[in-house]
Amino acid sequence: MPSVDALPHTFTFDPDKTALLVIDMQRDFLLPGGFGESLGNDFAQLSRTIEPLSALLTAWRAASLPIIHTREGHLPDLSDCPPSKLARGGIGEQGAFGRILVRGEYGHDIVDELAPLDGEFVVDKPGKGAFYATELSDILDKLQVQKLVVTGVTTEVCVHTTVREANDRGYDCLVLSDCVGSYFPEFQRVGLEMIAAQGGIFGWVADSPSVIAALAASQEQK
Ligand code: C5J
Repeated sequence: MPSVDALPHTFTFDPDKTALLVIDMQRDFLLPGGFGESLGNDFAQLSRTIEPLSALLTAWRAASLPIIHTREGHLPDLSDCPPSKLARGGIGEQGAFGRILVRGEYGHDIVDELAPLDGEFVVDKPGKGAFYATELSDILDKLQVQKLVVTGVTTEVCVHTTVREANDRGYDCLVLSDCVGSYFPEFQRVGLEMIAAQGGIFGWVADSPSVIAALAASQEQK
């Protein structure tokens, strides 16, 4: 069984029971001029994840393992957006890449480098967590997945919320430090520490080269 050097200890996984989760790698968050940057954030803290994530996707695809992309966003009439979220501003307003975080808009979609391929799942989610009001649970059940390799943005918001939701549902989560990003370096550091603290209270933390190497080794043994 492939194993990965991780915190707080080695993470082993059966590739046939493991899915790659790519959270919200959307233009609105990642591109210069997008929603994220318009709020005064440094988009480069997120865009640095694109290259390692692209390499990971290549390896994951070569192994023919399941990939699930998510997108945070809302219906054009915003009927699925809680008033409390709307009141904080931004959502549905006109941004540089169309209406902000609205499904079907250019900014809502995934950056070109990480575009989903045919056969990969794309889960649209109205909340921060990928399980709330989505079909993610059903997809994982059908795939008989038990473990998740988690990537995407942002570390302390949608990645954390999803990892916490996944834990409560019984999934083991390996979060990849170079493939998750926060606009705030401090939140990135602490967000990762929180996952692996207390013996892995929410899961494991490793980097993508370790996972790619473990996958390659397991492919060679086949
Ligand atoms: C945020 C996300 N930060 N995908 N969304 O609003 O983390």
